[in-house]
This record gives sequence, structure tokens and C-alpha cells, in this order.
Amino acid sequence: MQAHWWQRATVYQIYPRSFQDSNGDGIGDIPGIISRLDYLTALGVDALWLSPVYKSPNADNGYDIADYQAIDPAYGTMADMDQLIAQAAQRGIKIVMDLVVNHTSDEHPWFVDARQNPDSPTRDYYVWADAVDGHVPNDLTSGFIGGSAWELDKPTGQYFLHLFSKKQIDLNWQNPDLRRAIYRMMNFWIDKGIEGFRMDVIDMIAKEPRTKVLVNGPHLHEYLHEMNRQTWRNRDFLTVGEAWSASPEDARQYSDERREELSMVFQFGHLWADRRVGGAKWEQRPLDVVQLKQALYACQTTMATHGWNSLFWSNHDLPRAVSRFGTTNQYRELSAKMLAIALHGLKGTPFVYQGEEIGMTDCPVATIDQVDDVEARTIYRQLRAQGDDASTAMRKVNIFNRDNARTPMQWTAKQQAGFTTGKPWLAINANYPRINVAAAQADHQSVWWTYQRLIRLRKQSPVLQQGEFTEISTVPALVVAYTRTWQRNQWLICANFADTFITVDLPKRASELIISNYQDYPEQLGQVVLRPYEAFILALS
Ligand code: TEU
Ligand code: CA
Repeated sequence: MQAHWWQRATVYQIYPRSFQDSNGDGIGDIPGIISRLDYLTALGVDALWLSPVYKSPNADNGYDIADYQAIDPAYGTMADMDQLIAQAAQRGIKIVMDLVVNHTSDEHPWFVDARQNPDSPTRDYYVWADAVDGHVPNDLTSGFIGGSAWELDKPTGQYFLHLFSKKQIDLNWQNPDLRRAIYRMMNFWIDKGIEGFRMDVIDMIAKEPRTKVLVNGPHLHEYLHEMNRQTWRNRDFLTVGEAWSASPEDARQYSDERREELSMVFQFGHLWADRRVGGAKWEQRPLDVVQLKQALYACQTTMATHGWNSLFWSNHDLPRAVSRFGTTNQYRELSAKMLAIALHGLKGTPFVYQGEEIGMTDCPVATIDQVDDVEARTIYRQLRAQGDDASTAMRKVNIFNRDNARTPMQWTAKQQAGFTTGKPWLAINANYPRINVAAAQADHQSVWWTYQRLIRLRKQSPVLQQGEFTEISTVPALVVAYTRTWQRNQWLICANFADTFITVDLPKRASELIISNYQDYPEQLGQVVLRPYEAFILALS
């Protein structure tokens, strides 16, 4: 058995605003999550990562926190949160909170005070700089507002930094008092019984804006080691840092247990397989499966003996997995199951984003008024200013609009998909009468049951938990194939990313079925014809 619980676990990401509304205001909430704990138990997940539920003016749906130790009234009360932690624990489910400590809301008392009073002890919690020749300190920009990342504080003539929206003010991690305040806050949550943190843009906390170093600042790993020692050090605790800048080697550095930093990071290498590196967010290109698998495999081999992987296709910032890497046509279910098998066969901790387990799809919209995402709205404005007409700009927006992943969870075929009795804060995807939890649970061939089985396998199987990864490099480009070996057990994982038949040469051995997305499987390997999107895990003898 692996040493840590999170090495045997599957984590489910909840976007609370869109999971389950309990009081008809159209906004998902904590009592709603509690009411779905039986569902999560049936699915079998071990932990829930909640996107932020802290007090927030919601400039970026909770990623702008005004009080780290209070629950936003839209989501409930601290008593509700305590209930969630307790009731989840009764079912053996652990709670992982989102830790957003690269920035706070401009409405956080630290910043309010810092602004009002330049002598405030919290002034230096933020990043201030003097004007240069009467202008902004340098040309850093914010992707979320599309202009300078510096904002003038008129009374003092100094600028403060906000790399995201104007209401998300960057913290200054060089200040030891700020670091201590954050560790105290983390311990408050740890004492409440949470068992992990997902750490927002953790690669940015050690930024040095004067020299325009935004990620991987020189003191980053020192801060993470300090955080580890000051907070969860004596517990078996899950920490996963979001690190867009991380190479596989960086990911190993963050997660190498000998360094005492994090359990793992989200490394995004595989997500460039259908994007132009360094290109704009809408610059999509056809999925390059070779690039995709090489990126996944690179993390497997780099972290084979030290460090640990996270495994994911999607989250609240990304397109829906099946829309992006599979298909939404008649093969939607087959391809969603194929993606699940291809990923959950790897070594690491799988993360399932809400709705992925029923193959929820992207939700394109016709006009910008239907878009909530602050980033998508900014980019739309920029595209229009650069001369795109409305429909061209919307076509681009629909490719990366973060709302794609944020439409409410589709529970039933009934009104508002069972998400709310009121008007949902964001429109529900029109395909909910067909794609919903009730229908998926009733059909034993559905995507849901594949996830349920994979999650159970992860918990039970040492081959999946710790088996050595080996690529099978002789298969065609559109096929992902690898083995996992533990003691005398060897499993073969094979997945066809094409909507056509493909012939592959697999090790000529007898096999026993572990899981597949068709009703039957090749019992005798060798030359095998894979059907469209066919995927399986077989035990080799
Ligand atoms: O996202 C980090 C981030 O870099 C985003 O800009 C991401 O690249 C983009 O959303 C993809 O379109 C994290 C959170 O996950 C995101 O929801 C927050 O908006 C952001 O940090 C700021 O806190
Ligand atoms: Ca509500």
C-alpha cells in the first residue's frame, strides 16, 4: 500500500456555485453539497476539493477573498461548513479547501487598512511601487482586465500590483508577518478538520515584479518548505499547487518528499496538445495525440521514484474534457469513458471535475451578455476593439470561455436539471434532458459507471497505486498504450483516440478484463483491431 492516503485516492472537484442549490436563490451552496454526499459516496470519491467558499465580493467567483476565515453568505455559514466537514468525515470523505494566497480581494481588511493608512502594519503585505517618470512602474499587464497590472493609489502616489482583476490585489510574500498570518489562517482550517489544500497559482507567490519575475521567484521553494513546516507537517495532508509554469522537472521539485514542500502540483504540459504554445487562448489546433501522450508520459517517468503526479483533464478554468479531447457526437459516451480509462490508468492522484463523470459538454453561447467569466468578457472587448465582428469574437470566446465548465450540474431531466428551484445564476446547458446523473446512474453502460469502477479500482489496486509505468512505443500515433507493473502483476492500458478502427500490435499474451468501454474485449492479444474510441485495462498473464 502507498504510504499516504492521497496516493490511493481519487479527488472530486466541486465548483460550489454550480453544484447544488438548496434554497432556490439559483446559487449552489454548502447545504446543497451536504445533500449530495450520498451521491458522492456512491461515486466512491475519497476527497472533495471545493473551489473557494470564503467571503468574497465575487469579482472572480470567489478567487477574490475578503475574509479567509468566513464563509460567503451566498454559500451558507461557518456552521454549515462545520457540518459538511463532519458529515463528509462520517462517510470517509475528506475536505480539501482552495487556498488563494497569491492575492486578496481589495475588500480584505488588510488591503482596506493598507490603503487608508500608509503606516499600517499591513501596508507591506501588498506590492507597492513608486511612479517612474510620472508613469506606471513598468509594463506588466493583467490578463483579466487587459491593461496595466499597476493601479495608482492617488493619496500616496504609489502604485499597487494586481496581476488578475483590479479587485485581486497581489500579496507580498517577502514580508514575514504576512507569511505568518497566512500560516495562522491555514492552521485555523486544519484545526477544523480539513485534510488538504489546493493552492491557487502557487508558482506566482514569490514574484519579483520590479524585475518582472512573475513565476518561480527565487524564494518560492523556500516559502513552500516554510509553509509545510509551519502548518501540516505532522499530518497526512494533501497539498496540490496550481503551477502553470511547471515543467515535469519542476513538478518533481515541488513534490519530491525529501524536500518537504507539496504532495503534488497540477502540471499543465498535456494541455498544450491542442493549443499554440504562447498563443492566444482561442488559438486552437487539432489535438496532437502524440504530443498529448508524450506530455503525460514525461511526468510519469520524471516522477517515477521521487515526486508525485496529479492526473486531470479539466477543471473550472478549462473546457469540458469530452468536448476538448473526445467528441460530442454519437461517440460522446465511448470517448468520455476512453478518456477516463486512459488517464486513470496512470500513476498519480486522479482529479474528477464535477460533471465529468457523466460526460457533460461545453456550452457555447450566442452573445456576450450570456457570459459571466471576467476573463472571457475582457478578451471579447479586446477582440471587438481589434476589429472582429460580434460573431467572430463569440466563436473565439466559446473556445476558452470558463463558463463552459461552470454551467450548473445536471442532476435530472426535470426543471432546471434538479440544480435549483429558482433561476440558476448561469444558464443550464440545454442538453440536460439527455445528459444528467439520474439517466447515467440508471444505465449500467454509462460514463458514470466507468468512473465509479475506476475510482474503486484506484482504492483497491496496488498496480494502479504504485505499479511501475512503461510506455508501449510501437503503437500508432492515435493510440495511447502503456503497462503498469507491480510485483508479478502486469496491467495493460490501451486507448484509441480515433473515431475509426485502428490495428495495433500488443504484447502477445492472454488477458483478463479489468475494465473496458465496449461490452467485450480482446482475450488473446497480438494483432488487435481497436474499435472507435475503444479503451480497456487488461491484466496480462
Ligand atoms: O487560475 C490561474 C490562471 O493562471 C488563470 O489565469 C488561468 O490560466 C485561466 O483562468 C485559464 O483561462 C487560478 C484559478 O484557477 C482561476 O479560477 C482564478 O481566476 C485565477 O487563479 C485567479 O485567482
Ligand atoms: Ca443557494
